[in-house]
Amino acid sequence: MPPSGDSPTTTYTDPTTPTELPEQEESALPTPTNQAGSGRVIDVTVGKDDQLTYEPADILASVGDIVRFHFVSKNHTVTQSSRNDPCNPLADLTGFDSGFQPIEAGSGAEKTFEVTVTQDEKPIWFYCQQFVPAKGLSHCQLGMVGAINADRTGQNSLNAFITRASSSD
Ligand SMILES: [Cu+2]
Repeated sequence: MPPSGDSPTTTYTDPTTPTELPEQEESALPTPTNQAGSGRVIDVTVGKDDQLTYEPADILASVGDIVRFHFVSKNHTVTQSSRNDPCNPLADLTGFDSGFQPIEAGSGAEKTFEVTVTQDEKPIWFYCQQFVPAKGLSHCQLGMVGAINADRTGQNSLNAFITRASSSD
């Protein structure tokens, strides 16, 4: 038993004993880059400035949130994939897929595709299916991938996903 006397000027910290906090895992998530409450809309630009990007690509969302993808250039998709197979649709084809969304250059046109977040326990991974024949590479391999509720570090982070995508089929 530790002493239990009053010590009002001392903040208790014990850096040598990390605690697991099993019932508070969600609150242990690091600072989000784009957080919204349930039912909020999170806007993501696809192909901003003619780049092969989702912006933002690292999305944190709650159940009930809507991720609204805005296609603004070229011809991209937003297609759900899996952590270990970044550049292919889910094997059972249950994932979301916007299909190709061509945007005429200079038209200022925009198309949208929405994904409603139905669980926030596991990361949701996605990529672009477009292929660049001249490079022999897909947009996915070139880094056009994203995630909803990825970890900040480790194998479930977006950075790790990008790395896997670059060397995937
Ligand atoms: Cu693309």
